[in-house]
Amino acid sequence: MPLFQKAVFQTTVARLQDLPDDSQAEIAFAGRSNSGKSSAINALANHTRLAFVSRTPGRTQHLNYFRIEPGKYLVDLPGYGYAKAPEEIRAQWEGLLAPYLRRREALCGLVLIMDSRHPLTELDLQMLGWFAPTGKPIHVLLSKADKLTRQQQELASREVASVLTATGGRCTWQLFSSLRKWGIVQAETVLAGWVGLSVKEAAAPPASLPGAARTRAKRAAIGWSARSAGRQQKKPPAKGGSRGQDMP
Ligand SMILES: Nc1nc2c(ncn2[C@@H]2O[C@H](COP(=O)(O)OP(=O)(O)OP(=O)(O)O)[C@@H](O)[C@H]2O)c(=O)[nH]1
Ligand SMILES: [Mg+2]
Repeated sequence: MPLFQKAVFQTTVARLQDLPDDSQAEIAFAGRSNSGKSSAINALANHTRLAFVSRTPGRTQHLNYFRIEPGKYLVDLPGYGYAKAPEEIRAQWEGLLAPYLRRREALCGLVLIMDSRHPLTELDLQMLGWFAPTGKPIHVLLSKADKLTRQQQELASREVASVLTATGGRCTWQLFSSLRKWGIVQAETVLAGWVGLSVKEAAAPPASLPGAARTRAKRAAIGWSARSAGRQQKKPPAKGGSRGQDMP
């Protein structure tokens, strides 16, 4: 059973004073508007409509809390980069998002969703540079990987690897597709570690694939990995042949 399958919607928060006070551990999902944050939460929860997904950018406007265990939450954040009035952006950032991301003690780490077709936008880099000094980990999901060829996936992965290793923060990354359910187990493994959940339940192969061997082949084919920056530095990918190098 997927690790976050028991996730349920808890509350929507528009003001700092309304943040849940029973939270011991929570993980925030940030990223550009329309990058796939809500879809990633749904995919991890194995649920089609837990978080609201829309083609229209800017649909998630507040902090949406999903309880995964008593006192443990996934938090869907409003996306950035969506055309809003500058004063609206500033008010939301200064009044809610910045203090939340910087000072929320229960926040264990940030999942940063980047569309794998155009990762590392200027706003993504700003978010990375801004959050890294908190010392908390960042896990980058290169979303919508189903829209890329294998070669494009490899290129996106390498590009992101080189930038993340240079940030000096505690960064990991992987390819991901909510649509095809790619990368779920890898993401679960990272996130479960952050909030102190057992990953045993997450060890089963994805339900859509017939067997473990097929799963391994598929993983290798799409280069699934949550490589740590440290490991990446020690062993840079060989030219054109790094796909899946960190798979078990
Ligand atoms: N092909 C494909 N489409 C995806 C994937 N993930 C999300 N999408 C689509 O991308 C669009 C935006 O997805 P959302 O999950 O709502 O994105 P979001 O980041 O939560 O957007 P905001 O809340 O507006 O910031 C929707 O049309 C999704 O169906 C994916 O893995 N593959
Ligand atoms: Mg959303």
